[in-house]
Amino acid sequence: MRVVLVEPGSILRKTVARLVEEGGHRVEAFSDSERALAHVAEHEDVACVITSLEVAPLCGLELCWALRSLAGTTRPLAVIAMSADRAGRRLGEVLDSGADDFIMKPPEGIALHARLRVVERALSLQRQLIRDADTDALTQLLNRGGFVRRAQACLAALAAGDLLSALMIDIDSFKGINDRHGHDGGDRVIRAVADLLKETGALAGRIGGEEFAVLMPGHGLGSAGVVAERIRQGCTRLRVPGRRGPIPVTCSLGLTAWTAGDTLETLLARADGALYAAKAGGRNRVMA
Ligand code: GH3
Ligand code: MG
Ligand code: MG
Ligand code: MG
Repeated sequence: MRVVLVEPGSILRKTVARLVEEGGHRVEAFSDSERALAHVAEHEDVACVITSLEVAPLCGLELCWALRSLAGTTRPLAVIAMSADRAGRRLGEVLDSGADDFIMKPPEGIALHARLRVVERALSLQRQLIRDADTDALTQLLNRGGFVRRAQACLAALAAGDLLSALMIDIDSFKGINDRHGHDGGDRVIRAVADLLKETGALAGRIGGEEFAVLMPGHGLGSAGVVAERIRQGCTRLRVPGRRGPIPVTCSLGLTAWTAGDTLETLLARADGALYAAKAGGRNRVMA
């Protein structure tokens, strides 16, 4: 784990840092709580903070609180508070401030290592839950919620003039596929189209039954159109086994480019409009 240690005393700081390293972790030590907080905010992969309660300028409880709000519900981050104060007295206060655990100063190696293993177990469970919550079980693509979260982060990082294109994809006459080849045949088609989308390396999600959305950062309409056309042709070449031979698959695609001022909603609504035009124009085509 990448561990941040906050301890004002230089001797104890070195001792605890060495203990953490002996436990097999990477440690970055700070004496200043505000700097430590900024560092944790900047580095998403910091997984655990061990902080003395006797720190400044933010006191230990304030730091625990700030770390807990920073982590929110989406970032796995464990906080272990450390104090020379005799155990018990501040325990409730400390845990209620957002710490996950409390240890006495100076910590013993065996106890500290065991607690860090507990932290690793909890964090890996949390990561797994977050992954599952964002993943579509049929295709292993992002589901709608996971796609929206990632897409919003992607749009938030854009500056005017940056390139990004969005695609909405809907499998054609899918009700007929289900009717002729059964629901499991339909499911195989959905999985095959999802696999095609994974091959593009773009940000792709299954946002409805047989509907997908794709974001292509760095792509204007020209190059995104090439990707879209490749997806369309890829669908026609799929050989998904059906009840009486391969299932013919086509899809319709709506393409649009991001412009400054677009939100994810306006962007996808425009792509959806283009998709509607592709359906109205006869299906199995890309419209922008
Ligand atoms: P269009 O060309 O206009 O898109 O026609 P369509 O038949 O594809 O129409 P529509 O998009 O309305 O139909 C989607 C169908 O997808 C309806 C629903 O029964 C089916 N469906 C939704 N989710 C699943 C799924 O997970 N598996 C399977 N097999 N079918 C699904
Ligand atoms: Mg549909
Ligand atoms: Mg439809
Ligand atoms: Mg459809």
